[in-house]
Amino acid sequence: MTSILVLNGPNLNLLGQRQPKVYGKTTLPEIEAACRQHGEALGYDVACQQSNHEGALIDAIHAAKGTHAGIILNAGAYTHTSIALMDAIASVELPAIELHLSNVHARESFRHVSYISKVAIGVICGFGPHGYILALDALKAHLDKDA
Ligand code: CA2
Repeated sequence: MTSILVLNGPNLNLLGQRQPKVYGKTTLPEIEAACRQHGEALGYDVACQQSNHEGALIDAIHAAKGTHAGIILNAGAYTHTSIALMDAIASVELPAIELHLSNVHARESFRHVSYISKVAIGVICGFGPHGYILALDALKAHLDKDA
């Protein structure tokens, strides 16, 4: 079965536990379960990983080559700083969707900059946890187009 990697970056393990006014009440395990369930309906096996460490995220992206057909990446604050993550996505040549729970464009100007956008096939932001479902649908449409 086609496999998709849902990769979450720093501090997203705290979802639902702190700052609910900014990031909502849904926990990361709940988001991951919804991704696996929706993936199943689309015919995908969804693997979920989270790390607070830039190098571990890069390792996960490298390991995705040959294992997963595409990546949904919420790189958290690394989105706005990490050329290394951008290079990792470019190196594996897998379709990647950049995902944010919040509308980063309605927030501080430093969140308007994204290194990931330069190598992503598209960006989804501002729809909270539902964004992950939208990203799975968008990735499926992209993969079906190439099939
Ligand atoms: O909106 C998003 O998904 C972000 O990627 C979240 C990042 C932020 O740096 C990006 O600009 C936008 C921050 C994730 C922090 O997650 C927390 C969750 C609960 C409590 C505290 C932080």
